[in-house]
Amino acid sequence: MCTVTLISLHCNKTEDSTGADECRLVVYVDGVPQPEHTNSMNDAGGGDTWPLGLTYSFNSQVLVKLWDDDNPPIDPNDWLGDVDIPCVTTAGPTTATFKEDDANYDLVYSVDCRPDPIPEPEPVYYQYAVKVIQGKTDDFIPIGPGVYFTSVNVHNPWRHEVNYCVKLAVSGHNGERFSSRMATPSLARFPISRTRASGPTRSRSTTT
Ligand SMILES: [Ca+2]
Ligand SMILES: [Ca+2]
Ligand SMILES: [Ca+2]
Repeated sequence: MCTVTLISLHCNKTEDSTGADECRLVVYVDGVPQPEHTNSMNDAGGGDTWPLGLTYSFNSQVLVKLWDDDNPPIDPNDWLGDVDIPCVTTAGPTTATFKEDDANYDLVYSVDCRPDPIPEPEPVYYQYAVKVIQGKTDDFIPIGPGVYFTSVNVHNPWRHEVNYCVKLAVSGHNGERFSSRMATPSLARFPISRTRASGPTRSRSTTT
């Protein structure tokens, strides 16, 4: 996306042989015509300067046309020239000239092109389910009687810190649906810092 500012228009020489030109500025932004602007301009006394102060955002091209309105159809309007402004940043104010029909006008403008901001990437979440069996059981299916202690290792293989959440859900017995669901602690987050290269492994494991 670029921004062009039409700063001013200066009359060095009018097209009309007597008196001022009836200037009409027509701007096309990426091919779309914008509201026209008119002003009477003369070249007497060093020439008039028209402070434009018009700003447009565009993607590929701004085309500026300058006309001197006369009295059509007896005297058709006079086309004084085009200025084609590409999407290229200018080194400060730049001057282009309209000089058709022996007229001479200087258009001062500047262009500022900046790349569109790159959106922040959406965070990526992965989810894994781990069965945890804890405590003493009777002889019901599917596990046999015994005393169980499950250790879950969470491993960070990356060289940067990551976050993870823990959610516990208590399953039912014999095909029953979950009897309860809880988060303990409530979706806690545990940063895992990478281990500095002090041993055969670069990462650290956390046991929950
Ligand atoms: Ca004329
Ligand atoms: Ca005229
Ligand atoms: Ca004419």
